[in-house]
Amino acid sequence: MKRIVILTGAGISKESGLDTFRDADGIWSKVRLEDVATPEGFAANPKLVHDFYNARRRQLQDPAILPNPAHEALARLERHDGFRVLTVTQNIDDLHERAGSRNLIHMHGEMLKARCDMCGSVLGWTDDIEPFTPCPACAREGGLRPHVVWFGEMPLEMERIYAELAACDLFISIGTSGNVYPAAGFVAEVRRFGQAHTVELNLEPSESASRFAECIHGPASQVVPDYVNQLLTKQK
Ligand code: BV8
Repeated sequence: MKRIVILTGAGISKESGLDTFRDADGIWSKVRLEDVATPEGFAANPKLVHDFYNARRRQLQDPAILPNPAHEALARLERHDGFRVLTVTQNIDDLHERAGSRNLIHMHGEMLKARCDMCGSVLGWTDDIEPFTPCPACAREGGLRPHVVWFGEMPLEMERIYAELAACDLFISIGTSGNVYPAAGFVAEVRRFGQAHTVELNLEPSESASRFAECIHGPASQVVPDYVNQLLTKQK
């Protein structure tokens, strides 16, 4: 059974209508990362941070925002019994789930979940959150935040991710610029163990492109289904 670990970033959701971060028209060209994606920014101005995530949470629930052929190809690969596939996404959208991926880790959290810093509950959440919104579990106000990993915070399920990187035969990185760690270091982690093939599928060479044994550049909705079809054909 061929073990595959797939890392995805904002580029896989671009053609579904969600902005990336570092493209010219990306999220960080409109708002400062320090103000809206750090614990310090949240402590300084919770309303600004809630408004930032409320707008993205609302957009994600727009019926026009749908998984694209790249998300669907990864779900198809996971369903094939010749492969054991884990998808690790940096994205906080739910497009992988909606395309049918099941063996999935959101290492930077999820837009459609909220967390209460007072009682620790993690709750499904589709509405806006305001600074005074009470926690449904403990009824206290002021503790609710998006269940999202900010800069300076520890990404989720790192032990499980590193174990899978060490054991995989194929590592595929899709739609990520290779700027943010620890995700950007995963390809080096895989190569430390030596036996896996490493592939980057991205619109253009990422910061980490030179670390990959193979790079295929183009829009995810084209290059990902093509690559998955190649894998499925070889496996027959
Ligand atoms: C950690 C929140 C350690 C959710 C995000 C100094 C101080 C503090 C920390 C650091 C520091 N220096 C370095 C660090 C570490 C820091 C970091 O890496 N900083 C960078 C900026 C230098 N990392 C962290 O802080 C991480 N935590 O290190 O903790 C620790 C240790 C012990 C104890 C405690 C802590 C936490 C990182 C997570 C931060 N949260 N987001 C949200 O709001 O979404 S990160 C943010 O960037 C997003 O989550 C996103 O996932 C991530 C990466 O971005 P990409 O997905 O790659 O998107 P990007 O726009 O950059 O690129 C898109 C790519 O797609 C491009 O290449 C483009 O060409 C391509 N593309 C575009 N269109 C298409 C396409 N490809 C295909 N098809 C298309 N159509």
